[in-house]
Amino acid sequence: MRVAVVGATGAVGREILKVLEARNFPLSELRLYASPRSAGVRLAFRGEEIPVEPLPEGPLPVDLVLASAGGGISRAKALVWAEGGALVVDNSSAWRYEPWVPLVVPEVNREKIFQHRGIIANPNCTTAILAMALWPLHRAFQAKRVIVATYQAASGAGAKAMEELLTETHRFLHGEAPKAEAFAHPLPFNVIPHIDAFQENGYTREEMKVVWETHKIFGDDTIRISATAVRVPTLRAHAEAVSVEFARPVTPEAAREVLKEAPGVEVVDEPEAKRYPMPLTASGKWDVEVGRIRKSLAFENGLDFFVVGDQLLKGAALNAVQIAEEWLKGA
Ligand code: A2P
Ligand code: 11C
Repeated sequence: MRVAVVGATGAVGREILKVLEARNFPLSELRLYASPRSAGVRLAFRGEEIPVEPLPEGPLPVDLVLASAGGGISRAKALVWAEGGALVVDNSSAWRYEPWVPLVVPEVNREKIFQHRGIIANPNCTTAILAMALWPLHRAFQAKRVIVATYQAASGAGAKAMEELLTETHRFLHGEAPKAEAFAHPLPFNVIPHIDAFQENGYTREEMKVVWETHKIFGDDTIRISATAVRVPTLRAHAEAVSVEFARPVTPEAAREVLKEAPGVEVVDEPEAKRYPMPLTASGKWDVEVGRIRKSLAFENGLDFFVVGDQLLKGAALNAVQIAEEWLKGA
């Protein structure tokens, strides 16, 4: 298995290298690609320093491409790589909404992997993290309505955005006005209810991705979903406050039991002991944390809960590598 990581120097690309190494992914050759800006950079993998190459025009000499260099690159190149014989697992939003492209969270719709025609899309990180908690509950109690508010970390916007939060926080603490390039406004000591472009319906594209992608991954577009996506000054791991109305009766105890059995989910729900999901505890973890599970005061058969996941991992690098692992295992 010859593998390429495209966008290897980025926030997600670097995590892909770590995940491939930590999970002992069976590869015979690893090639790393980024922009010409990264000429001369070498990245560590399994005790070696691998040179980062500029992305060539044509196909890549590999069997598997893990792409995370943004939607523009994926839109322009993924078909070329696929036609050259590689399976492309794409982290961008370029191909997610094409009906012929599977959009996969392996814990939810693993079977779609085997319907691929050269490209498999990895979901938006906010959607993937929500899906991990919502899918087992949906299967048990049938979700009718979902309302979600997100608290999204700076690294969701890439490595430069993460850097901006650190440098601008430093400037703020030294009495200088923080600047904003990666975000619509300065992020230090602020929260910004604006991620991606506003759509005609008043929601942002990030918010609509949660709707479109949850419907596609679950194979069920009858669930009514509304999202408010907010950037917060954390470095890593997206948090989401979720309210769900179910068709069937539900209790927090029953939900906890369902979630304890769900792969990739860790129930962290001991409020008296101050144990609940948080970005600081979820960062670097493969599982998503779910807690603060309680009966809704708004819906008859309803629950409120809080889910936090490392969006560079389950929301991106880990999910992409898991897709490749499942593909190798076969249908
Ligand atoms: P580079 O580091 O050379 O700019 P992030 O999402 O963290 O911003 O990372 C984006 C990734 O995509 C980086 O690895 C970046 O490489 C890569 N990238 C950006 N533009 C191109 C391009 N034109 N060709 C290849 N890789 C690119
Ligand atoms: C963010 N969720 O936090 C976005 C980044 O559709 O893959 C991921 C965008 C996407 O800014």
